[in-house]
Amino acid sequence: MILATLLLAATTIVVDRNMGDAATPQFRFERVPPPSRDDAAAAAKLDLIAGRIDANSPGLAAITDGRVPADWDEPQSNLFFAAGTWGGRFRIDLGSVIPIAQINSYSWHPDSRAAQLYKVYGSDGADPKFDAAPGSKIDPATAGWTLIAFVDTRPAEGESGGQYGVSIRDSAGLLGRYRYLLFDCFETEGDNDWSNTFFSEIDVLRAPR
Ligand SMILES: [Ca+2]
Repeated sequence: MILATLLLAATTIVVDRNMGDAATPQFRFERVPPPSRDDAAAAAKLDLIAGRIDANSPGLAAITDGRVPADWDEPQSNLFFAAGTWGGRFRIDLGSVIPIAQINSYSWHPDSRAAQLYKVYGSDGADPKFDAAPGSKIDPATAGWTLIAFVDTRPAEGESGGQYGVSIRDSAGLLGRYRYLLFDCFETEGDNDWSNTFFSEIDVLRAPR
């Protein structure tokens, strides 16, 4: 138990935000690497577990196709959940257990769909209690999943738009060995129907070993 706590404590979440002219289709950030076309998620199988994807979004494939939006309000290039809904839950199946060094997520919007608010869990599928598709009322931590990070990039004040790059890392270079990743995404403003994040890409970077 103590070891697990120490490992969790070593996880770091790097958040970069580009504003104005710094936000370009190249998604260049100060510390977070640009989106990748050939990361470990490029050939992953994606499944919706809970929630409803907006009809103006091309769907889950948008986050692993290596393509990012050319502009700050391009629904056809982003995954986002339906307006007025709480968010959604989806699973990335990497096909086999791999060592993961980084999980990086990217978003871009002029307003309340820019910030990212999600939990990401990992599993190797080995736990006897493992539920590959836990519904929204089930805490994944009780169903064979390990919480890797809770990401919340919402600015404390000022404008809500911009281009975000988030990198989840570990000081030891290894986030964990997982086959499945579960993303639990939430609307960023409870009183705003238009606050489900425009996710442009999600990358999974393999660790050397
Ligand atoms: Ca990618």
